[in-house]
Amino acid sequence: MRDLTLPTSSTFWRSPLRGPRLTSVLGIVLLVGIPVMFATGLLSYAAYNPDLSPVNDQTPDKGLLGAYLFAWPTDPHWLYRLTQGVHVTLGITLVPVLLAKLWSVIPKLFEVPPARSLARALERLSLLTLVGGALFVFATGILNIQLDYLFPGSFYRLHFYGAWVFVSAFVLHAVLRLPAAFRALRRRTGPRGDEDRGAREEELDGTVASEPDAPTTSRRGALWFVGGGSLLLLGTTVGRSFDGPVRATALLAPHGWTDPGDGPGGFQVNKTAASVGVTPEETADDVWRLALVGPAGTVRLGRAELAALPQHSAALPIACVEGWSTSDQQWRGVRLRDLARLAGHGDGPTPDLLVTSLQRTGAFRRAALRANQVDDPRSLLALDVNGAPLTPDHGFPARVIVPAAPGVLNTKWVARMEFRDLSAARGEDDR
Ligand SMILES: Nc1nc2c(c(=O)[nH]1)N[C@H]1C(S)=C(S)[C@@H](COP(=O)(O)O)O[C@H]1N2
Ligand SMILES: [Mo]
Repeated sequence: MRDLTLPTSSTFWRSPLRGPRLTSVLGIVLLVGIPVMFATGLLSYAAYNPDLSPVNDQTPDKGLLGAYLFAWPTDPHWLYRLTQGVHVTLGITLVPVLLAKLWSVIPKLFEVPPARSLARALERLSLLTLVGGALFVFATGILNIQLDYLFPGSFYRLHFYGAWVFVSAFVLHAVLRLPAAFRALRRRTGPRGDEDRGAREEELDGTVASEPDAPTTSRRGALWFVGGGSLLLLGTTVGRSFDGPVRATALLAPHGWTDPGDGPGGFQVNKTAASVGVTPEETADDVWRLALVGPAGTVRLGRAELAALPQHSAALPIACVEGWSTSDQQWRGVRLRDLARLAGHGDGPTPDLLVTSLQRTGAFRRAALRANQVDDPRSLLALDVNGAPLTPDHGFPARVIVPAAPGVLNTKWVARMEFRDLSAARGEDDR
């Protein structure tokens, strides 16, 4: 029987796989993956128009972190489908790599004395931010996809600020470690001198077991195991971005999957009408009225009156922040910019738009759209989808659909549309 040792003892960690080579291979994968995650994450943040209106802004204290924000384009119409699909699918795929990377350096976490010098102490502190930050952003992301807003209203804040903390530590770590990582990868093929230096570095590395167990697999085998895990996750996730039989392979489907059935409304539903308390009584033809608010005052229109306005079609997907998306659906309804005119905006510049749903509670009952989104001829207040009236769960009697916009801006069960310049109203509390 093995002696009882503590994790702080140099003989506690015995896997012969640990060492700079394994750590470096995994590190390089993350060096490529994490920047893609960060970039697509920043795009996702920008796509919500957080700088347009307090209604869309979950992070009013962002300060300089919001300096890069820009008007999210409406072209290509599948833009958010791509950026957010990559963000979420890659994030899930990287989980085994991240865990393996942490496993490969875990002896360092227990090193004693905690620091031999001030520089070492600072480095270890930054590692705490790095490891804690990585676990935090990955965990919040995955919980949000799977558990549907476990953190009501606070997910964006946690994930956004957490990402900045994590990425700062990541950049520092990459700068400090990259030279050693490349040396570790070159070592096997390098000239003799390199090898000696490599052996010395391995000794100092602190992850190599001083009394290794007999190997049960090679380092290559371990990498295949990690890569296989990633492939498995990729294969059971990526279907969420496609239709048809591929979608059924998405075993890691998002939370609360409601079967939308077949027919014109047979594509994924996020929240059902029943789940947010929108009833057939209030959406009935003789009850529901849309309020259009603008310089002309308030215009009220029923569904039949909207259907009598010029109708336009657009083939657009629903693409959710949770990473799933649908293929293009055939939407039909009234152009947002035509409604702006009806509200009194005439032939002047297209205004921004504040949309409010019949839904009385919940974070997604209101959304602000920017003038460039209102102005796009494919941006509709849709009455029909795929040749039939909207189903209750897809937003009957009317919903917003905008090209390239995240799902959350495509408000369902619309009750009120307010056309005005929102940038002028910034700072006013619109919540
Ligand atoms: N009123 C309202 N509109 C809403 C939502 C909501 O919860 N309430 N969810 C949004 C989100 S997050 C998405 S992804 C899409 C999903 O649309 P679908 O259910 O028709 O696929 O609707 C959006 N519109
Ligand atoms: Mo969504």
